[in-house]
Amino acid sequence: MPSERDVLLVVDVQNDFCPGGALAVPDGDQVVGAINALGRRFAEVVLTQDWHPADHSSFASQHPGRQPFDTITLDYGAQTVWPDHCVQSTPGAAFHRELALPHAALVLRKGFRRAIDSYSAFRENDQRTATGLGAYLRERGFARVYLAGLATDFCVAYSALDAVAAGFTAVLVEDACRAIDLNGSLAPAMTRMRDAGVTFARAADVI
Ligand code: VGL
Ligand code: ZN
Repeated sequence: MPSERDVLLVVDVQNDFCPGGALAVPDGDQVVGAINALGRRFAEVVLTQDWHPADHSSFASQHPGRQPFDTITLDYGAQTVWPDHCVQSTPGAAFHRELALPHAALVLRKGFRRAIDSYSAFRENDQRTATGLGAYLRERGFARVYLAGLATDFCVAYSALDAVAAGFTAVLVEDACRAIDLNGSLAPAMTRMRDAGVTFARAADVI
Protein backbone atom coordinates (compact mmCIF):
# COMPACT_ATOMS: atom_id res chain seq x y z
CA MET A 1 0.00 0.00 0.00
CA PRO A 2 1.34 3.43 -0.88
CA SER A 3 2.35 5.62 2.03
CA GLU A 4 2.42 9.38 2.48
CA ARG A 5 5.97 9.49 1.12
CA ASP A 6 4.86 7.91 -2.16
CA VAL A 7 3.68 9.78 -5.24
CA LEU A 8 2.08 8.45 -8.42
CA LEU A 9 3.58 10.02 -11.54
CA VAL A 10 1.23 9.58 -14.52
CA VAL A 11 3.12 10.22 -17.73
CA ASP A 12 1.53 11.62 -20.90
CA VAL A 13 -1.86 9.88 -20.98
CA GLN A 14 -2.93 12.15 -23.83
CA ASN A 15 -5.09 11.66 -26.89
CA ASP A 16 -2.21 11.82 -29.35
CA PHE A 17 -0.61 8.79 -27.69
CA CYS A 18 -3.84 6.80 -27.77
CA PRO A 19 -5.37 4.91 -30.73
CA GLY A 20 -6.40 7.43 -33.40
CA GLY A 21 -3.87 9.97 -32.15
CA ALA A 22 -0.96 11.48 -34.04
CA LEU A 23 1.66 9.34 -32.30
CA ALA A 24 -0.50 6.45 -31.19
CA VAL A 25 1.11 4.00 -28.80
CA PRO A 26 -0.30 0.50 -29.41
CA ASP A 27 -3.09 -0.03 -26.86
CA GLY A 28 -2.17 3.27 -25.24
CA ASP A 29 -5.72 3.78 -24.01
CA GLN A 30 -5.56 0.45 -22.17
CA VAL A 31 -3.63 2.07 -19.32
CA VAL A 32 -6.48 4.33 -18.26
CA GLY A 33 -8.43 1.83 -16.15
CA ALA A 34 -5.36 0.68 -14.23
CA ILE A 35 -4.19 4.26 -13.70
CA ASN A 36 -7.58 5.37 -12.39
CA ALA A 37 -7.54 2.44 -9.96
CA LEU A 38 -3.97 3.29 -8.88
CA GLY A 39 -4.94 6.92 -8.45
CA ARG A 40 -7.55 5.99 -5.87
CA ARG A 41 -4.75 4.50 -3.72
CA PHE A 42 -2.46 7.51 -3.84
CA ALA A 43 -3.08 10.70 -1.93
CA GLU A 44 -0.54 12.41 -4.19
CA VAL A 45 -0.71 12.27 -7.96
CA VAL A 46 1.32 14.27 -10.48
CA LEU A 47 0.44 14.26 -14.18
CA THR A 48 2.79 15.11 -17.01
CA GLN A 49 1.55 16.58 -20.27
CA ASP A 50 3.66 16.62 -23.42
CA TRP A 51 3.13 20.20 -24.59
CA HIS A 52 4.85 21.29 -27.78
CA PRO A 53 4.71 24.51 -29.80
CA ALA A 54 3.54 23.86 -33.38
CA ASP A 55 7.09 24.34 -34.69
CA HIS A 56 8.79 22.08 -32.16
CA SER A 57 12.23 20.79 -33.14
CA SER A 58 11.24 17.20 -32.37
CA PHE A 59 8.75 17.23 -35.23
CA ALA A 60 9.93 15.67 -38.49
CA SER A 61 7.89 18.35 -40.28
CA GLN A 62 10.45 20.95 -39.13
CA HIS A 63 13.33 19.15 -40.85
CA PRO A 64 12.99 19.07 -44.64
CA GLY A 65 13.78 15.66 -46.04
CA ARG A 66 13.30 13.90 -42.70
CA GLN A 67 10.62 11.37 -41.99
CA PRO A 68 8.97 10.60 -38.67
CA PHE A 69 11.05 8.19 -36.58
CA ASP A 70 14.34 9.23 -38.22
CA THR A 71 17.20 10.17 -35.90
CA ILE A 72 18.71 13.63 -36.32
CA THR A 73 21.34 15.61 -34.47
CA LEU A 74 20.32 18.70 -32.52
CA ASP A 75 22.57 20.99 -30.46
CA TYR A 76 22.43 18.55 -27.55
CA GLY A 77 22.91 15.35 -29.56
CA ALA A 78 20.75 12.64 -31.11
CA GLN A 79 17.01 13.20 -31.27
CA THR A 80 14.32 11.00 -32.79
CA VAL A 81 11.92 13.07 -34.87
CA TRP A 82 8.21 12.35 -34.48
CA PRO A 83 4.98 13.10 -36.23
CA ASP A 84 3.57 16.44 -35.04
CA HIS A 85 1.92 15.60 -31.72
CA CYS A 86 0.67 17.14 -28.49
CA VAL A 87 0.62 20.65 -29.90
CA GLN A 88 -0.26 23.13 -27.15
CA SER A 89 -4.01 23.53 -26.56
CA THR A 90 -5.07 21.11 -29.31
CA PRO A 91 -7.38 18.14 -28.66
CA GLY A 92 -4.44 15.79 -29.21
CA ALA A 93 -2.65 17.32 -26.25
CA ALA A 94 -5.64 16.86 -23.93
CA PHE A 95 -5.69 14.04 -21.42
CA HIS A 96 -7.67 10.93 -22.33
CA ARG A 97 -11.26 11.77 -21.51
CA GLU A 98 -11.67 8.82 -19.17
CA LEU A 99 -8.62 9.64 -17.08
CA ALA A 100 -10.09 10.34 -13.66
CA LEU A 101 -7.55 11.81 -11.27
CA PRO A 102 -9.34 14.86 -9.88
CA HIS A 103 -7.09 15.05 -6.83
CA ALA A 104 -3.86 15.39 -8.86
CA ALA A 105 -2.13 18.44 -7.40
CA LEU A 106 0.30 19.16 -10.20
CA VAL A 107 0.17 18.98 -13.98
CA LEU A 108 3.71 19.33 -15.24
CA ARG A 109 3.99 20.38 -18.86
CA LYS A 110 7.15 19.51 -20.75
CA GLY A 111 8.61 19.91 -24.20
CA PHE A 112 7.40 23.51 -24.48
CA ARG A 113 10.80 24.92 -25.49
CA ARG A 114 11.10 24.82 -29.26
CA ALA A 115 14.76 23.80 -29.33
CA ILE A 116 14.71 21.09 -26.63
CA ASP A 117 12.57 18.00 -26.39
CA SER A 118 11.78 16.58 -22.96
CA TYR A 119 11.03 12.92 -22.55
CA SER A 120 11.77 12.97 -18.83
CA ALA A 121 9.53 14.66 -16.31
CA PHE A 122 12.65 15.76 -14.42
CA ARG A 123 15.09 16.97 -17.04
CA GLU A 124 14.89 17.98 -20.69
CA ASN A 125 16.71 16.08 -23.44
CA ASP A 126 19.75 18.35 -23.25
CA GLN A 127 20.21 16.63 -19.87
CA ARG A 128 20.79 20.01 -18.26
CA THR A 129 17.54 21.92 -18.15
CA ALA A 130 15.62 20.95 -15.03
CA THR A 131 11.83 20.91 -15.03
CA GLY A 132 11.68 21.58 -11.30
CA LEU A 133 9.87 18.32 -10.51
CA GLY A 134 12.74 16.92 -8.43
CA ALA A 135 12.82 19.96 -6.18
CA TYR A 136 9.02 19.98 -5.94
CA LEU A 137 8.84 16.34 -4.89
CA ARG A 138 11.70 16.70 -2.44
CA GLU A 139 10.26 19.80 -0.82
CA ARG A 140 6.92 18.00 -0.51
CA GLY A 141 8.71 15.17 1.31
CA PHE A 142 8.27 12.35 -1.19
CA ALA A 143 10.82 9.56 -1.32
CA ARG A 144 9.33 7.07 -3.76
CA VAL A 145 7.87 7.62 -7.21
CA TYR A 146 5.53 5.11 -8.83
CA LEU A 147 5.40 5.55 -12.60
CA ALA A 148 2.65 4.71 -15.07
CA GLY A 149 1.60 5.95 -18.50
CA LEU A 150 2.99 6.41 -22.00
CA ALA A 151 5.32 5.48 -23.44
CA THR A 152 7.21 2.88 -21.42
CA ASP A 153 10.34 3.12 -23.55
CA PHE A 154 10.45 6.91 -23.91
CA CYS A 155 8.88 9.32 -21.47
CA VAL A 156 8.21 6.76 -18.74
CA ALA A 157 11.70 5.21 -18.91
CA TYR A 158 13.51 8.55 -19.03
CA SER A 159 11.43 9.74 -16.08
CA ALA A 160 12.16 6.60 -14.06
CA LEU A 161 15.90 6.85 -14.76
CA ASP A 162 15.97 10.51 -13.79
CA ALA A 163 13.90 9.83 -10.66
CA VAL A 164 16.64 7.47 -9.53
CA ALA A 165 19.34 9.94 -10.57
CA ALA A 166 17.58 12.58 -8.45
CA GLY A 167 17.70 10.32 -5.41
CA PHE A 168 14.17 8.89 -5.41
CA THR A 169 13.18 5.25 -5.32
CA ALA A 170 11.40 4.46 -8.58
CA VAL A 171 8.80 1.76 -9.16
CA LEU A 172 7.48 1.16 -12.67
CA VAL A 173 3.92 -0.19 -12.69
CA GLU A 174 4.46 -2.32 -15.76
CA ASP A 175 0.90 -3.14 -16.75
CA ALA A 176 -0.12 0.50 -16.36
CA CYS A 177 2.30 1.47 -19.17
CA ARG A 178 2.47 0.78 -22.90
CA ALA A 179 5.47 1.08 -25.23
CA ILE A 180 6.15 2.50 -28.67
CA ASP A 181 8.87 -0.17 -29.20
CA LEU A 182 10.55 1.75 -32.00
CA ASN A 183 13.10 -0.57 -33.63
CA GLY A 184 13.08 -2.72 -30.50
CA SER A 185 13.49 0.16 -28.07
CA LEU A 186 11.52 -1.47 -25.25
CA ALA A 187 13.99 -4.21 -24.26
CA PRO A 188 17.03 -1.92 -23.85
CA ALA A 189 14.88 0.60 -21.96
CA MET A 190 13.82 -2.11 -19.52
CA THR A 191 17.44 -3.23 -19.09
CA ARG A 192 18.63 0.31 -18.45
CA MET A 193 15.94 0.82 -15.85
CA ARG A 194 16.68 -2.48 -14.11
CA ASP A 195 20.42 -1.74 -14.10
CA ALA A 196 19.76 1.71 -12.61
CA GLY A 197 17.78 0.22 -9.74
CA VAL A 198 14.24 0.87 -10.92
CA THR A 199 11.96 -1.86 -9.58
CA PHE A 200 8.92 -3.30 -11.33
CA ALA A 201 5.45 -3.97 -9.99
CA ARG A 202 2.03 -4.96 -11.26
CA ALA A 203 -0.93 -2.67 -10.64
CA ALA A 204 -2.69 -5.42 -8.66
CA ASP A 205 0.26 -5.51 -6.23
CA VAL A 206 -0.02 -1.77 -5.61
CA ILE A 207 -3.80 -1.54 -5.50
C1 VGL B 1 6.79 10.71 -26.00
C2 VGL B 1 7.83 10.67 -28.03
C3 VGL B 1 7.65 12.03 -28.17
C4 VGL B 1 6.31 9.94 -24.81
C5 VGL B 1 6.61 12.07 -26.11
O1 VGL B 1 5.39 10.42 -24.10
O2 VGL B 1 6.84 8.84 -24.55
N1 VGL B 1 7.40 10.02 -26.95
N2 VGL B 1 7.04 12.71 -27.20
ZN1 ZN C 1 6.61 14.78 -27.55
